Amino acid sequence: MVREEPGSEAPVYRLFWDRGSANMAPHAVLREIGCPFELLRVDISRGENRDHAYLALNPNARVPTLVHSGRVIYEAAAILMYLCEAHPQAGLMPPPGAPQRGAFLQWLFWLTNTLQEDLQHWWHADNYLDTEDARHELKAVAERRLGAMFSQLESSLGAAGPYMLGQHFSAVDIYLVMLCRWTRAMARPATSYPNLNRLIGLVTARPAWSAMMQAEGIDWNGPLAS
Ligand SMILES: N[C@@H](CCC(=O)N[C@@H](CS)C(=O)NCC(=O)O)C(=O)O
Repeated sequence: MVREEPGSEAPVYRLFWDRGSANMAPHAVLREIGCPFELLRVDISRGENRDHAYLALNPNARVPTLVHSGRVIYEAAAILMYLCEAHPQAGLMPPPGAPQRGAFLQWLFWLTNTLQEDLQHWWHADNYLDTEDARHELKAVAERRLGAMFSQLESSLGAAGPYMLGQHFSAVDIYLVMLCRWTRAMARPATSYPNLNRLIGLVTARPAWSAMMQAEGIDWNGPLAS
């Protein structure tokens, strides 16, 4: 695992990550918050996610994982909420009782539980099926289902954008834009939907997003492995 220490202050959080993976959203949120953190790369292409030391932290052999004050948290959306809750001054998540709290939770859970699931089918058909023909079919079905989901997002942003919570930028926009990047090799990528493309432009113009991309060594159209 490779360490990078962005700040000179003692790191509060340690984020285990790999290029362009589900860590992008929590990583960008850490940069939005501006707190000290340490990045520890887990190179999946070298099998480092299956090292004993990493499996002790995350038995799913997946990134991201966050370590904070001796506590270990995995699942990108859980890490994101954990960070937003710990740093309410960053204003990245409506607090309990706020009018937009329900919409925030709805969209974050929908993204991680529904959209991300079909993205997994598209990217990792080999995790689910044994033959090339079957994988090809699963990818085609996933891409069709994703098209319907992106159309739903497009309508929602058209009715009350430019952000997922209307005028209010939040961590759910960062999460969505991470998932949008994963569509870049599809016949109809997220950037081809005007309202989604506007949101992608707004989020990717933020210094925190740019710094995250630079630190991960990726750009929007990078190779499919990252
Ligand atoms: N539900 C998990 C999914 C994380 C995930 O799928 N991570 C991928 C990279 S994007 C991974 O670590 N894959 C390694 C593997 O499956 O071997 C989350 O949102 O944190």
